Amino acid sequence: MAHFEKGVTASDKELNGEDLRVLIVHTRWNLPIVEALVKGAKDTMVSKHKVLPENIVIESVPGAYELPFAAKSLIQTAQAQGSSASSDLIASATDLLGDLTTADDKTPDSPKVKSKSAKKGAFDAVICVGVLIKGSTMHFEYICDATSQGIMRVGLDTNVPVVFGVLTCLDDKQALNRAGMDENGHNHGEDWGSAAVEMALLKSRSL
Ligand code: DLZ
Repeated sequence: MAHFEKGVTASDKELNGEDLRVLIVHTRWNLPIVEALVKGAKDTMVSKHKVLPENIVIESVPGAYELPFAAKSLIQTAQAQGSSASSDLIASATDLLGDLTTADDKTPDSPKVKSKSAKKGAFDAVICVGVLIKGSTMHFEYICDATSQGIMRVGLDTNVPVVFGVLTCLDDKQALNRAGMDENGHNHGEDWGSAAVEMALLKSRSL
């Protein structure tokens, strides 16, 4: 059988996330593993895709079952705040225009373009992070099913890309390996960070 490299192949497009605002919602169940995954996602977005750390909002919920509700609720709240943020933006742009047209006492090299700063309002992408580990009852199956279906629904209902950053593991060893916490493991959070940036740019058609 032919050999192939398992896992995701990196996009050949430039994934520049400097204008993006991203929400990470994570569980507090299995927190040490979840924290490693969140760090992987965050570090990748910042160092590889230029997302500003101040544009990454991190919220937590008890367990994976709560992720879809939290994601939807936080997306909607941010969108509502975004509408008022747009009005603020128009007001400050009008002020700036006034300054530029009336002030003839400005020095030629006075800064007219501000550097990139924290964005307000709507999220461009969301990453739901959790770790489900199978126990001895059917609980695992029900939560896996509800969580995965719920997370997909949030993305389709809100039209904001939502990344499925939930490990569904049969034992602790699998979870540690997929969070890059053992010898030859790989931190899947890194892939989720790149996926969030890629999907946000795809939605805004900047790809
Ligand atoms: C109840 C439960 C169990 C058994 N296992 C996990 C798990 O492995 N990972 C996780 O994130 N959450 C688990 N939960 C909690 C549920 O997701 C949820 O928080 C509770 O059922 C309350 O709704």
